[in-house]
Amino acid sequence: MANVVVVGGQWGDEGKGKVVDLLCPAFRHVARFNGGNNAGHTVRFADRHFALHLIPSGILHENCQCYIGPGVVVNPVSLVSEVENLEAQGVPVRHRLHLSPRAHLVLPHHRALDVAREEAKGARKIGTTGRGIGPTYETRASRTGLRAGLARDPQRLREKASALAAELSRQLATYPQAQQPTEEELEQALASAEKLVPFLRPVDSLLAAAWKKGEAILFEGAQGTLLDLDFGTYPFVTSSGCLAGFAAPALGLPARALDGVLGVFKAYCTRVGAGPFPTEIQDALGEHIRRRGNEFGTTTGRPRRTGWFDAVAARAAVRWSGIEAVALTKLDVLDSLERIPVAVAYRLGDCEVTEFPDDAEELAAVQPVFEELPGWNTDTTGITEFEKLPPLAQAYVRRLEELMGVPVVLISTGPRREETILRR
Ligand code: 2SA
Ligand code: MG
Repeated sequence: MANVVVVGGQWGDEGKGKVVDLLCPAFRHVARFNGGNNAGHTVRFADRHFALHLIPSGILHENCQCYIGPGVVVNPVSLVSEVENLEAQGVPVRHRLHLSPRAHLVLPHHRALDVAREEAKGARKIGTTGRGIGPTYETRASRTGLRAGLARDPQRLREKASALAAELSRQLATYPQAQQPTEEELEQALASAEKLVPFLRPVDSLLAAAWKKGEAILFEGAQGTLLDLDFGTYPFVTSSGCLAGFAAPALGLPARALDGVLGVFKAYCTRVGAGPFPTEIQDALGEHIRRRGNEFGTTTGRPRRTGWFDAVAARAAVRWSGIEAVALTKLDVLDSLERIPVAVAYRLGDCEVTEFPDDAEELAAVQPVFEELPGWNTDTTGITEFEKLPPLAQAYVRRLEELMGVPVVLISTGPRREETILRR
């Protein structure tokens, strides 16, 4: 069985949670390699509803071992509460969740700094999730961060934490409105980090051993390709790598350990937070899609901006992440539309833009060139066979395949597991 990376092909919230959940039975190991609790996967399971932020969705499948790699930033309070919530609902977590000692810890100060900076930016804000993700990756890069493994030595943890907290407090003090975290909040974070000690394991060598034995590994990407720190719509991006290839180095595996890449795309497009969004729908139709698709953030509850499928951006994502097959989600959300525009190119003044712009201001200035496809005006909720889709819905899927240059192998027609079409 091959190792597969599942990544979002757009700006996050593509429905990776459901797709990963469907694939889990075929995998022994599921690993997170980027992001932190800015991610949010909603998984419906036997009429129960789980919102997972840090723990891989594989945790709901008892055959799966789950890993949080060094590339993930971990808010210890959130992770402990996720573990406790799952255990309270009868999901076994101990001995199945493995946390890399190299993963960096998010402190309350990182969160406070994230929020303070966003407030100070006013109208120019990025629209972060306010989870302290950016500041934690910064302290990691500036080599002053706290790694989860430090919790094995509570005294050293506290010494290093005090130094880091003092440094972050100085930065916070430059924002007059900023709220300084209390000693109790810091202590709660450190005490939670200590509760994570039983989960600390050498994730890299465990995964390397699994790979050597030929046991299948699923790499679960967070956020989406267009939020990648380097290739996304910088600076309106997250602070980690979101491209599929990143899964290998982020977990200490060689690139050849990755056998295939499945990209998850919505049948339309959404974005939460600020930043350029060429196909954004500005009128009432945007609101219709938001309601019909329940487009509100899992993590923050923020309403998501909605737009049409953007094939220019999608082609770039396919190339950057090496996407070989696509899972297309939320097709049913488009059911009652008369016409469905799809962006097939961009224009800037009189010029055609052929490359996805590297500059956010240029991307904000482009005009999408739309191709209008006829809507199918039929309820497709819960359809499980491609041939049973209305012919116009089939044509829509085929056109997206053509535009992206990769096959759509899975189509989601509703939030439940069984509301899925598998194509071979
Ligand atoms: P951050 O917090 O520093 O990573 O924010 C930087 C940008 O990245 C975007 N971002 C996301 N976009 C969509 N979904 C995300 N996760 C949550 C979810 C979002 C939520 O899965 O529903 O609940 O609001 C996610 N995480 C980060 C963010 O909007 C900024 O544009
Ligand atoms: Mg999400």
